[in-house]
Amino acid sequence: MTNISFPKEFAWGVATSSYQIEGAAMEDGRGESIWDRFSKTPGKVRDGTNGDVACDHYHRFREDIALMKGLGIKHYRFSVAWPRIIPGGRGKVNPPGLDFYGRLVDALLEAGIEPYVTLYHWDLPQVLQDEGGWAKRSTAEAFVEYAGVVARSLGDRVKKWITHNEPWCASMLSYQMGIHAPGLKDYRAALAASHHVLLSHGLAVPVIRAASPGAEVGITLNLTPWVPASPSDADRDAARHFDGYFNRWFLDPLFGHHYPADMIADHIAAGHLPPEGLTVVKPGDLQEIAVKCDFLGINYYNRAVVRSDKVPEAQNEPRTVFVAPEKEWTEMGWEVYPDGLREILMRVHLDYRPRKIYITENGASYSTAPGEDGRVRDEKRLSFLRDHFIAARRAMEQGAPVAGYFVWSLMDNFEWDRGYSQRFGIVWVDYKTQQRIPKDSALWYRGVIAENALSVS
Ligand code: IFM
Repeated sequence: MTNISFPKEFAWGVATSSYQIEGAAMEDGRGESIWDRFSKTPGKVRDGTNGDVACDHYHRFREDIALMKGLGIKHYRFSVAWPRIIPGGRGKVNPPGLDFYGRLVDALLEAGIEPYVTLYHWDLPQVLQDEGGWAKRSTAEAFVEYAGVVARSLGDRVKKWITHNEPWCASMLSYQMGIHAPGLKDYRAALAASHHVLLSHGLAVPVIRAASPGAEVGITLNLTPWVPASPSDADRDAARHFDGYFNRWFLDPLFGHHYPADMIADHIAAGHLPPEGLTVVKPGDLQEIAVKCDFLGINYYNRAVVRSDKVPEAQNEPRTVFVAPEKEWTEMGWEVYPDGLREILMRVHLDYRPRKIYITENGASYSTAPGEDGRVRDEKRLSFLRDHFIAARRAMEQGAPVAGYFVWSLMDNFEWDRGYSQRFGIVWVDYKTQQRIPKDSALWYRGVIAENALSVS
């Protein structure tokens, strides 16, 4: 047995998001979000479900906090639902919405759990989408207003802020591929959306800092390491393009570079941008986006094996292949590839030098159900997490400044376009009774946190 230990202050946590767990979609003045509208549009969510009730966390948050406390979890990342705070997108604030998060934060602090608040995890007020959503610059301005309202309300108690979760999903998956709300397939709108999401981050950071003295502020990206499917020039070029599309498009401007020139050229050539390029970028925007942050959040799930042949449904992006026949896959159809976490951490550390990195999400979908004795023996998730923790530790030994690890997710929840068919939780949720059962992975995680170490045979 080898013992792999972590630094003393390492932040072990779990993550969730508002629309995926809260429910209470029509309560206490909450406005409609793009996910309410999208999930109720036939054919958009595979099992026809929505987040109206989800895990009913809005009413059960005290029970959920007690559960976390029992597992020894001391760091909790959750998101705030913009339509609960400002149902009309901008302007009038809804006090009961702010009160809910105030009660949540107080209860967390009382339980000795530090809150990490994400301001945007995809539930845009529908009224803003009706005006064009993130494709419009005015949404970035509305976000800054909303961020200020939340930071002024919670900023005395919350000292870790994440502006956005996964800008690639909020823009490309949602406006280009049409898989997430608002379900558009408009490449130009998607590229404009990506810029406005990043701009809103840059503009919000000083506002949050002013309202929450001493706080750490950052942004979370979903990053994917990649490899060409073959050494052919075509596959290597497709891999370059994939990296630009998925990773560099967001990392470069956040770390003080322009949008990648090769990608602007690719997009002009493909007709995704006019010959003048990304015209939504106004003077000063890139300086705003490159505001110095205290940390970068990285969400890691899998790698991309990239080949050059095109698939029409991906709107002519190079084809990413997750097939590695001898390897294991999760139920999302994602390859289990722990070393990819080390690879992406090292790449970000060496190429961009963030001050600090939190792994703000990592986890796996396996539907293992309770046995007759009520126990959930989710060995696959347990070994998935163990192998990824080891990969993160290796990156730390190689110099990556990783300060914490948030398992996705605390509990099974609404997995967007896949509805409730995918279970990422370390806690089982029975959606009929709302009973929670910590799975074997949660009990094992409790031991890791207690020891601040892993035992590996
Ligand atoms: O459930 C999502 C989460 O909302 C964002 N990151 C990826 C997770 C799994 O798909």
